[in-house]
Amino acid sequence: MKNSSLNNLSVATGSMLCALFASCTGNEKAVQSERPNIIHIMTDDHAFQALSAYGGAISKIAPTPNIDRIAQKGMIFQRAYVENSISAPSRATLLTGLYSHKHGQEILTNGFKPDNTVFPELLQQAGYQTAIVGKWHLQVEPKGFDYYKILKNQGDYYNPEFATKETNGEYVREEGYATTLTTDYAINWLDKRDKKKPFCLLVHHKAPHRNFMPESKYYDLYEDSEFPYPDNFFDDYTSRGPAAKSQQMSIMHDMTMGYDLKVNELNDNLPPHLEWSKADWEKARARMTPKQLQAWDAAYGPRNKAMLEANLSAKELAKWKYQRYIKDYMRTIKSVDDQIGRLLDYLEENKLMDNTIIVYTSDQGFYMGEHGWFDKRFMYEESFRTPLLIMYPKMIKAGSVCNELVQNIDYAPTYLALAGVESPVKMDGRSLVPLFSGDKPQEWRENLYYHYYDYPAIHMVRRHDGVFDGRYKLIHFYGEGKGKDEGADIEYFELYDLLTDPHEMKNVYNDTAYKEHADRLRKELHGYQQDLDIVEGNLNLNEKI
Ligand code: SGN
Ligand code: CA
Repeated sequence: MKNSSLNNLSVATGSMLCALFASCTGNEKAVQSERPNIIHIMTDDHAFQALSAYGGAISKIAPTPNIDRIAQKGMIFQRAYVENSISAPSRATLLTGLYSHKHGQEILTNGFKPDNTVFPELLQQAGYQTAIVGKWHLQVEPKGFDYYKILKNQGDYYNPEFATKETNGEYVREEGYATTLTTDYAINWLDKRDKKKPFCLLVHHKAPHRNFMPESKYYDLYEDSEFPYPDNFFDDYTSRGPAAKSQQMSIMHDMTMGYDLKVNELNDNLPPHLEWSKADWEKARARMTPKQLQAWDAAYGPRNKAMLEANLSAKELAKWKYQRYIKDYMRTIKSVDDQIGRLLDYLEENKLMDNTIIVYTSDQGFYMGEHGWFDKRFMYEESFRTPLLIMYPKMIKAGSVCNELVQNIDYAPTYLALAGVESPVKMDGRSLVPLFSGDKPQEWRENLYYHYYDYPAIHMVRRHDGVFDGRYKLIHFYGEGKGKDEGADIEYFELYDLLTDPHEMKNVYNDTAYKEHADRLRKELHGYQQDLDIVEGNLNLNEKI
């Protein structure tokens, strides 16, 4: 395992900070004079493929001009990753700068250790005003925030419930659309804050998370377009192991007609696996006001009817599902983009752009039909990788690009370093500040460790860990199977060469031409497991698997 001595760069003073990254000449004054404000904007499940700053095919039809403003005026990260591709663990990692097994939130539902040190509390102690609005998703009360207004669990798109300190943590229904409401609360808080103190604000949107419900003004947007299908939409998983085959996140087989695709006309003769889907879609509909529901049915009703009358073949139905999915998903992104534009305008009008670091990212990546999938969890690229844009005019030149390997363990150390605050606990991540100049620092990590734990659980993705060095990716699937239908006990590797096989269609682990890389990465993985005290999935290097 390669990790630099700059690990956990959280330092007490601006001059120490600059001593640690010599390439930041000219920045010292900035750090010493005025501590920066911090805005961390994080969406839920926003794929980098669906953001026009990254230039993919989807965004040619559905661009994101406002989010792109952050890239144009700042830095785009081409290799930003998570350490565990799922919401609550990712949020806990953001707060603590730790890998999942250290903060305890390895899986979606529980585990966060209440005594974890979180970066907002350290900023608060150092005189920052701190706030979080939107999705929280941890089972503990937010700590380290002067103000919070958080969504209940996953949050709802229409008329969602929010809790604040003033309601003693009780959730209260608010009328409106989640993305707009979350932005309202962010701007209200900014407006009322004590303008003499620096601030740190986390804006965590629910969108574009399942079940992808757009705002009424966008029901017709993209309706006449046909989004392109990824080349591997009809992947048959040849050369991949059982995990890729036994997942339950296929658009064709697992995306539900009711809840996901909003076909409420399917009332009779439902196959049993769609029953829950209908009930959940009814619950989401019941949240809407009669007026909202009427607008929804006026837009979606005729389209549903046309689809049902068309008597589609299995393949045509898969394509219809993909189009319905991606259009609704991109419509929710359109609202996110509008609202981020509104927030950026507010910051501009209030002269807050120069001394604020603005970060845009997602809690993990997402499959937009690659391998035939939606959802995330796997270490395969589209779920493992996230969008990451950072704007901070004092240190970052407009239009810069970073190709170094960065991970969500790095956010907390970055924010603490910028504020000149030292962490009492050693974090796993490292400050991104040395990357802001655009030059490659002398020492930077050469690979990343990933570990997914949440099995058995919805979508049935098997446990795995692995290492990625920017070109080669080794994935180690392991663990007990849960019953006959959900698979046997497994222990195997996959290896991909992202340069020649960017879509990870060809597992070359058993190809002798790649033996050197397989052996090298197995050693790296073993090194991470030892150094990080990993307790599950440990390798025995003497055993050939
Ligand atoms: C819910 C979703 C799943 C999703 C998980 C985790 N089902 O369980 O599809 O994988 O959240 O998502 S839903 O019926 O409730 O929409 S995460 O973004 O929170 O990690
Ligand atoms: Ca998520």
